[in-house]
Amino acid sequence: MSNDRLTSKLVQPKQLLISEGFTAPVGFYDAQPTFSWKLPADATVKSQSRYRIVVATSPELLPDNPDLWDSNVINSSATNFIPYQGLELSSRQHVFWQVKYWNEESIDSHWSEPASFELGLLSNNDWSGKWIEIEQSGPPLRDSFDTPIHIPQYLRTTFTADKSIKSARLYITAKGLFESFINGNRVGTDVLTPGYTPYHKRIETLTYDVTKLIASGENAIGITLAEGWYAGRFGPKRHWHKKQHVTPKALAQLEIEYVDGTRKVVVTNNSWQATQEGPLRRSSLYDGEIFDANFLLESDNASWNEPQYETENASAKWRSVRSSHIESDVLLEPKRHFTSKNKQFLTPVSLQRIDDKIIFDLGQNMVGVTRVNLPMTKGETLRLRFAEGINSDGSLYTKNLGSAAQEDSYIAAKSGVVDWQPQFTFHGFRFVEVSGFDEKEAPQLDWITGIVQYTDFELTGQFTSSDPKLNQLQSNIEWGLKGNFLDIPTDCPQRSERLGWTGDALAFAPTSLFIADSHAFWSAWLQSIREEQFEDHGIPVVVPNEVGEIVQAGWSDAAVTIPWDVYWRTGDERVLRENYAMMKRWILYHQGELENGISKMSTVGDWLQPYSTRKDSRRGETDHGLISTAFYARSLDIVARTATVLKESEDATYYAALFEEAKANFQEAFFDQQGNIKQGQPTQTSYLLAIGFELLSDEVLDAAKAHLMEQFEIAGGHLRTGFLGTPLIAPVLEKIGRQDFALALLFKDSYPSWLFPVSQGATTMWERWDGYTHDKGYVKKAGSLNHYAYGAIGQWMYDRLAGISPLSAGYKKVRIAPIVTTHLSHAGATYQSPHGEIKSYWFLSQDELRMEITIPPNVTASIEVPSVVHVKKIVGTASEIKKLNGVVMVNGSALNAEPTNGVQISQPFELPSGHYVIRVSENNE
Ligand code: RAM
Repeated sequence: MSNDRLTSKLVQPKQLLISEGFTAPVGFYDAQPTFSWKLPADATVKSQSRYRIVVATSPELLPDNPDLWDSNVINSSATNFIPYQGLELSSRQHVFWQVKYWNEESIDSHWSEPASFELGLLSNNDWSGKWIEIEQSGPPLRDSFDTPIHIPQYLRTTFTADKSIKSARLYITAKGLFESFINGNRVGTDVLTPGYTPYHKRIETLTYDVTKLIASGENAIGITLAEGWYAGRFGPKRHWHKKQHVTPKALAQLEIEYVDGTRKVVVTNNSWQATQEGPLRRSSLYDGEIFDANFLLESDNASWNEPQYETENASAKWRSVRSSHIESDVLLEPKRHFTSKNKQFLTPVSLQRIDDKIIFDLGQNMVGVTRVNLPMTKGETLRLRFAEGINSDGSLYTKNLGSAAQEDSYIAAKSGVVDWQPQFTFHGFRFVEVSGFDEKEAPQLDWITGIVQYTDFELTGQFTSSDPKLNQLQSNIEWGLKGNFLDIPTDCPQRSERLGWTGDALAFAPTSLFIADSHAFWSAWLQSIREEQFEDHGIPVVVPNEVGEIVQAGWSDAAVTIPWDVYWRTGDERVLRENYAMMKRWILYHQGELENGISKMSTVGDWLQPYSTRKDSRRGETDHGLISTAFYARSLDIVARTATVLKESEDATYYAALFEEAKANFQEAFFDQQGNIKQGQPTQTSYLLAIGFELLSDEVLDAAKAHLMEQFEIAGGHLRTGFLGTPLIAPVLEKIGRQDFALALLFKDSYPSWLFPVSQGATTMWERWDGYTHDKGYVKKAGSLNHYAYGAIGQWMYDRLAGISPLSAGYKKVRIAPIVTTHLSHAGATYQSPHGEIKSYWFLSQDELRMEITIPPNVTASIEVPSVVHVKKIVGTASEIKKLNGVVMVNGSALNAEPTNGVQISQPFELPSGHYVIRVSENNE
C-alpha cells in the first residue's frame, strides 16, 4: 500500500455504542452485546461496503492483536447491532473494541478510537454479601391504609484500605430505594435507584467506579434506605405483594483492587450498624418526604457516613442489623437501561401569597421534586405541597391526586438558609405551596427550583412549525414523556396510581421512540413484561403487576406491539428475538379466549371516549368483542411479520394464515357487505380499528370508508375516540385519502381535540380532553393532567408533517414525504436516527416551496415532493443541482436534465447521504 493511499484513509467511525445504545458502560448487563457505530457525515462517505470489528482484553492489544474477537472483514453495509461472537465474557470483565469501515469505493477508514465496556456482576453467585436491614424493635407503624410505614434507615460500616489502590467498584442494590456514600461523598448522581422491576423475579443492581472516593487508611460506607416501590404504599393493592410482609433491605459489595494485584472486598453483613434515628423521618413515593434536621447524625464534626464518626457516642441510636441470604430465584441483574437523574431545572415564573402561604408557579407541569433554598427559623416546619393546578381562588387543586398526599416537610434545627432536596419521593406538579419559612424575609422566586427527574436518555427528536399551538402540543407531548418515563412507562405521575399501564404504553411507544432514545428503556420494560407473563400465557394490564390477574385486549397486546415498534424504529432484531416466545404465548392466550373465531377476551374498551353512553361510560361505546377480535388479528399480523424477520419461515406461514382467518372472522362477525357495523354501535373507533389494522376485504373497505366519515359527521366534525381509537385517526384518514380531514381535525381547537387542552393552557397531555376549561374549571373527574396516551398523535406529526419515517427497520431507508398544508407556512423536524442526523424542513411561501433535507451516511432516502402543492418542477442552486444530478430518480429513470431546465416530479426519487435544498416553484425559469 503506498503512502498516498495510507494518508487518504477515510475519517474514522464515531459514536461507538454497545447493545441498546450504551457508551462505555461500567457494570454492564450484557455478556453477549451487540456493536454499533456511525459513519462520519463527510462528503467522502456515502455508504459502507465492509467493516471489521476487533475486541480485546486491553486497549494495547488493539487493533492488531484482538484476543477476544476479530470479526474479520465483513462485506456488509450494517453499522448497527452487530452481535459479538468472540470468547465468552464474564462478570467484571473489561472489554475494549475498535471498528473500521470501507466506503462504497472500497477505500478504508482509520480505526475508530477504542471504546470499552465493563461487565457488572452477572449472576447471584457473584455476590458474597447478604441483604441487611435494621433489627426492628417492635411491629411497624401503619398508615391510614393499614400499610406498614418503614422509617428510612441509615446503614454504615468502616474498613481500612492499607495499600495503594488501583481501582474500586461498588456493586449495590436495594429492596426499596437507596443512596450510597463513601467517606461522606455521595456515590453517583442517580435518583430512585435501583428502579422498579417485578421484584419477586428480578432486582436490578448498580455499579459505580469509586476508585477516587476511597482513601488510604480508614474509610466509611453509608447507605440510606427507604421503602420505595418495593415496600411502600404503592398501587391499588397498597402493596406489591399482599401475602407477605416485606421490609426494605440493602445489598452492597465494594471490591478494591490494589496496585500490587491483591484485592479487598467489603460486603453488607452482620458487622454493619443501622439506625432509624436519622433526619429522614418518612419517605413515601405517594405521600412525600419528611426531613427533621434535629435528627442529623453527626458527632465531633463528622457525619454518619464518614470514618471519624463515632457510633459509640451515639450508641443509643445505632443498632445491629439483621441479615438474610440472597434468594436464588430472585435474579440480581445489572440495570439494563439508563438510571433516572435530575435532568432539568425550572425556576418559578411567578409567586402568589395566600395568607401565610406562597404558591409558586413553575409555568410547566413537571415530575420530580423541588430543591428549596430559603430562610427558616429554628424549630419551624417548612411545608411543601404540590399540585398540577390551582383553583380559582389561587389555592392548590389537589382533587385529582387520589390518596397521594404529595407533601414534603423540613423541620429546621437552626435559623438560617435551608438548602434541601428530598431523596426518595417524586411528585407531579406545576404549583408548589410553601409555608413555614422565615416570615421576616420577602419570598423570592429563586427560593425553589423544580428538579425534573426522568430516565437519563438523550432527547433525539425535535419537531417545530409555524403554528404556536401545534408547537405547544409538541411540547406537551414531550413533557408527557419526561413526566412518565421515570424508570418505567407510567400512566400518570401524580395521583395514587403511577403504574405501568400497558395500554397507555402501546399507544405512545412509537411517538416516544422519535422524541427520545428510549430503545433501552423499552427493552428493559419488555423484560419485566416477560417476567410478569402468567403461566396461562396471559399478560397483565399493568407491569410490574400491581393489580392482580387482569388480562385485557388492547392493553395486554403491548407485549406484541412494543417489540415490533422498537424493532421498526431502531432496526434491532434482538428485541424481537428476546420477546418472540412471549409474543407466541400471548397468541395462545388469545386463542383460548376465542369462540367461533370471535374473541371473548375482556377489554378495557376505548377508554375515556367522550360522549360515551355506555353504563360505565369510561369504557367507550365501541363493541368490546370487536375490539378484542381486532387486537387478536393485529397481534397475529405482527407475530407473522416478526417470524419473517427472524427467518422462522414455518411460523411466518402459520401466523400469516391465522391472520387471514382472523380477518375473515372479524369481518364476517362485525361488518355487512355494505361496510355497516353489524354488532354493537357504529363508532369512529370500530372503523378505525378495522381499517387501521387492515381487517376488511377491498369491497367492504371501500364502503366502510364512507361510514367512518359519517361517524365524524355525526360528531360534528370532531373526534369521538378514546385511548384505542385516537392513535389511529390520522394514519387511517390518510390511508383512505382524507389527509385533508386529518389536518382539519389536528388544527381544530374545540372540544374534543388535541388543541383543545392547548387552548385551555395545558403544558402537558391530559387524561381527558376537557380535564380543565377556562369556563368551568376542573371537570368533576378531571383526572390526570399528565397522561401521555393522547400524545400518540406525535408519531403522525413527525412521520407526516415533518415527513420523516422509516421505510425499512431502523431508518436504513427513510421516506421523506412531508405533508405540506396551508395551515402552516413551515414545519419540520430533526431526528437523531440510528445512522445519524436526519432533517426534513419545509417552508411555503406564495410562489415557492423549499425543502431542506439532511440524509446521514449509509442511508438512502426516498423523497416525495408534496402533492398538495401544485408542483411543476424542481430547481435548485447550481451546487445543489449538482448534487441532485444523476441521482434524482424520476419515474424510475435517472434524471439527466440540465439544472436550469427543471423537471416534473410526480414520483418518489432516491437520494443518498447529503444535505439538499429542493425548491419547487410554479415559474419556469
Ligand atoms: C387508568 C389509568 C390508565 C388506563 C387504565 C385503564 O386508571 O390511568 O391510563 O390505562 O386506567
